[in-house]
Formats: sequence, C-alpha cells, structure tokens
Amino acid sequence: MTIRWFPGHMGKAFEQIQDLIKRVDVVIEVLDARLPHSSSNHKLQELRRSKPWIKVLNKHDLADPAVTRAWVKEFERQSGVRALPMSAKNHADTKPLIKLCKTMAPKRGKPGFPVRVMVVGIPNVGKSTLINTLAGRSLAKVGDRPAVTTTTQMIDLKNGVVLNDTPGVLWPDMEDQDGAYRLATSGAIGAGAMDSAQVGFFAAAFLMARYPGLLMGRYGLAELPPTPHELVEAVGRRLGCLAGGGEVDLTRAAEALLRELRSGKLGRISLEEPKPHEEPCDAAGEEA
Ligand SMILES: Nc1nc2c(ncn2[C@@H]2O[C@H](COP(=O)(O)OP(=O)(O)OP(=O)(O)O)[C@@H](O)[C@H]2O)c(=O)[nH]1
Ligand SMILES: [Mg+2]
Repeated sequence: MTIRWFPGHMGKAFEQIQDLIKRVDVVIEVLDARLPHSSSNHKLQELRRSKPWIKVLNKHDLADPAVTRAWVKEFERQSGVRALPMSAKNHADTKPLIKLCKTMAPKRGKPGFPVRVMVVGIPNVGKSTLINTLAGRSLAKVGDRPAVTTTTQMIDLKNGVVLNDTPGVLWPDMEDQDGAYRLATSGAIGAGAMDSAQVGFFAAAFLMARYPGLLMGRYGLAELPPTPHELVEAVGRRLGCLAGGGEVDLTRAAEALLRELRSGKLGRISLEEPKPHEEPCDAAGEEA
C-alpha cells in the first residue's frame, strides 16, 4: 500500500506557517532523532531562506546516541543552522534552547521586543511537548498519535521569548516510499492512511538487518526466523496476539511490534544514518 497522508488541516496549516514565518526571528524545526532525514519536511525547508534555524533532534532518548551525534555534525555543516539533540520532556535538556534563540536573534529579546519563535515539524515529533516543557505548564495539547495540534497557538514565555505552536505538516506527494514507511514506523502517519501489518513487516525487516541482537534479547529468540513475516509471527506468539484457533493475529502482532519499537522497549534505535561524505582526494587520487 502506498502511504500518503495530507488531511485538509495540514494544507491550511502550511499556509499559516508560510505567512507566520515572515514575522518570526527564529524557527525551531523539531525532528525525530530516530529519522532526522525523513522527518524533515522539505516544503518547510524551502521557506527557510536565511532565517536562523534550529534543528531539535527530539526523542533522543529513543535513538542510538552515536548516530544522533553524527546527525548533529551533519546538520551543523549548513550555515545558520544549529542542531540540538534532546528529550523534550526533560526540562534540563530544553534549557539551552532559550539562550540559543536569543543568541540567534541578538536585536530582539528586550522588553517589548521578544524573540519571536515558530516551532514547526511533522506530526507527533514532540512540538507541543517541547513548548509545554519550556513554559513549565501544560498549555499546548499533547497526544501519543499524529495530528493532535490542528491550529496555531501563541505562547508568551515571559522571559523575552514568544513561541508559536503549529500543527504537524507533511507534504502531499510522498514519492520516497521508503521514507514514508520509516515515518509510519515512527508513528508520524495517521492509522487510517497505512496498513499496519505492512508497516510492521517493514519494521521487522529493518530490525532483522540492523538490530538483530535487540530482537533476540527482547523476544528470547535463539536465532532469527528467516523472514520478517515469520519474525512478526514469533513476536505475536510471544506477546499473546492470538486469533481464534490459536493462530497468530498478524495485524495485532505487527501493531504490538511497532508499539514496542516506538516506546523504546526494544532499546535505542535509529532508523536512519547520515550518508558518509567523500573525503577530498589529491591529484594522485590519494586521500588528502
Ligand atoms: N520518548 C519520548 N517521547 C516524547 C518526547 N517528546 C514528545 N514525546 C511524546 O510524543 C508524542 C507526541 O507529542 P506531541 O508534543 O503531541 O507532538 P506534536 O509534534 O505536537 O504532534 P502534532 O500536534 O500531532 O503535530 C507524545 O506521546 C509525547 O509524550 C521525547 O523527547 N521522548
Ligand atoms: Mg502538537
């Protein structure tokens, strides 16, 4: 099944973001640290021009720390871009953000001239969670499913920074279906826009290739089954996802595997790594 998810409120939200970006000083783009490439909306990137831009690699607690460090290095190669890994639920992690916003907009942050910040990103990456942690109160609605926020909301932190929460936006044509399946694996795609069994098989294939030890440890497997389908079946048997007659209910088993992956029960997992950069070569073809 091809994954495409662009409900009406996203188109409207994108137009509001397009308008609002002209009136803010700094943009915080919240990415999912487990898939920083696929969770970056290229349509939002196109609005950037030279606007100071902070990439928050959120849900750092769920991602492989070494891979996240590599992503931070990769993003900071871009001029005017700062990258910060964090867990938005953790106040100490989020603290440097306010200082960074003020540094990136040195002419603002004075009484009557707050730094105007817009928080953008795809659904379910933790934008509203981040705003609540920074505010120290639950002002923005948060939920463990995509598209919880459907309208923009302005929150004055009363410390020289005003934040705008925005709805998570994707893009209408999801040509990169591998990326779309990674997004679905992470929980960024609405349940009605995907076949959870197929997404579960995709996740199983990825985990078998990249994190076999975590799978064997979590599900008590002496060795991996030969196919993703059989892995999901084994997980279903282990977790008691059975249909009548004692058969494994594959859809429930796939959903259970996805839940375990998303909540970190399997361990810290990164779904994407930055592409290695080619080292410059000298004329003789040797590495510089
Ligand atoms: N493990 C972990 N979970 C997080 C973190 N930040 C947010 N979450 C969870 O992610 C889910 C989505 O959080 P939201 O803040 O609603 O995400 P959002 O980006 O505002 O989502 P939309 O409004 O749907 O676009 C919630 O269940 C949060 O508790 C984090 O750093 N680590
Ligand atoms: Mg939200």
